[in-house]
Amino acid sequence: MSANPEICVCPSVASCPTGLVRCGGVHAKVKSILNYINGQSVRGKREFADVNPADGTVIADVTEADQSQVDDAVQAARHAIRGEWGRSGVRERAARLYKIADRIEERFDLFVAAEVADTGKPIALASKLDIPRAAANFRVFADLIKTAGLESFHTETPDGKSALNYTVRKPLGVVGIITPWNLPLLLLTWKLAPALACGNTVVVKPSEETPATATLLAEVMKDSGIPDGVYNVVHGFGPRSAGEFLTQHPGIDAVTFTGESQTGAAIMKTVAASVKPVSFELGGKNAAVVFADCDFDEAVSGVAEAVFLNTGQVCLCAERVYVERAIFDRFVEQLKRKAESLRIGSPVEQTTDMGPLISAQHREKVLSYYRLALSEGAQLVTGGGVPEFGNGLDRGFFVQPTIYTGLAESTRCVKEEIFGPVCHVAPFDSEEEAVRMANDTSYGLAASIWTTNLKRGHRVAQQMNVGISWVNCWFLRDLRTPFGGAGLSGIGREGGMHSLNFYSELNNVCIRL
Ligand code: NAD
Ligand code: 6OD
Repeated sequence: MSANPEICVCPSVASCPTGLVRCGGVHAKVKSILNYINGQSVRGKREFADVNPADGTVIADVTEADQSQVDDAVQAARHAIRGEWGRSGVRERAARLYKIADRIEERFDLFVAAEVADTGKPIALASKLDIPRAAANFRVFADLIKTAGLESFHTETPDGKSALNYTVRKPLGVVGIITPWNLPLLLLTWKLAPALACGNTVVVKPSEETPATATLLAEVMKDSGIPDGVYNVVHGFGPRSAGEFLTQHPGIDAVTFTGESQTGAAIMKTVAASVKPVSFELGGKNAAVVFADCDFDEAVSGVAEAVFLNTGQVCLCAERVYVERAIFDRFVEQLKRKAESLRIGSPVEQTTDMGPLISAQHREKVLSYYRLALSEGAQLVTGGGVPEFGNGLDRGFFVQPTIYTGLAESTRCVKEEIFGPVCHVAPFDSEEEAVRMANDTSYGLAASIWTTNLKRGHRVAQQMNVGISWVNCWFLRDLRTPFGGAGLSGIGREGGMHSLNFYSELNNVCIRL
């Protein structure tokens, strides 16, 4: 097994001999994280540190895959596509996907502990969102591949010929999956589950910040009867490292990527020469639009969640909040109260609402926007700095939840994705103005609209230039629906049949009757 987890049961972090990761008394220490190639754990020549963002301690040494190991992983995946997995039918693949979901749930605490340690997200969030969604991703796509219909047409041509056209679904081949650090297992399995359901094999490059759960998943794959070579993991960075070695590789047939828009642009250049299908889920600068006729308390709570969940590190988070002038002051005041009531602290405490940012570097980026907002003329409503704990958490990468008002819509803080627990709140006077302001962005991922006027909810939702509009909710997911973004937020849609269609090659057969 590539990861080497040690579990101990301790009453408190102080008495934990590992001293590293604490999870409700269960402490998981992953000493060494290796590549997983053709069913084997493989060490590279170089290592880098996996750091716990809550206190800056090193959780594990991660091996970095070099070019030859990426070659081996791609070759193993190519070989596996010609083997048992490539020949397997839909029922068999679906059965294995259900097993994977079960095995993830059997190791629930281990996955939670690893995700909490890698990301610094609160244990309550990882337990409620990340790990359950990973299992759900496999079940949903197992259900779907069993029931997915394909098109067929009885054809009559103008010159009197007749034919039957029908479509068959085939795997694309070897899919390169590249994922970010904010929802590591959730976003990996969101792509992996449909890729496997369609019969592909994969080489995964998880974020260098969060390598643990992709590696733990290798054990689940083995235990679920997934043949060697179907699931491969290579660790490392992007440019001139495992990420680029993978996207440049002539042996992969498609690239599916979630991450920053600029990285998407770089990957697109790399794959352009070999004309491979790409699916990109990229950044966002999402709006929440709050009308005076909203359910006020529900809107304040919903917007607070949309701004601060996962320390604002969800691509769908709202960094721009537009509030109808009649309720503007009251709304800002209540949002401030919500922000100030968030319990910031150790991710392993069940009561913690907000953990740290992912890294020192990312914290510096977010703090640079906090400074920029002031120099761009913002009024600080709350936050704007770094919390102090007086203990080991001061070595972590925490920032305060932050709210600004008063910025011009053209400023960088209103235009650029910050990816932290921060929003700017601006007033609007009419529905038309709200729609115009919300759409005045180069991104186009998500929007949330808060109103009790049903017709307005539909009307405004449909005018948003985004992949997903939520009305009186946020991040409420049905995995069968299309998910993706417009503009800088992505290319293509995944979810439900959109995923199955991306991860398949469709072959139309025309039979002359
Ligand atoms: P990132 O783009 O820096 O990194 C993502 C992955 O790409 C990592 O595994 C990284 O190593 C790899 N990578 C970087 N450069 C590469 C290159 N040149 N070639 C190949 N691989 C390369 O993103 P991040 O900082 O990990 O994640 C945060 C970003 O992701 C935010 O912009 C956020 O909005 C976005 N995101 C979008 C979605 C979505 O569904 N739309 C979901 C989550 C995160
Ligand atoms: O819920 C999902 O399927 C999904 N792709 C969420 C993306 C969240 C971005 O950080």
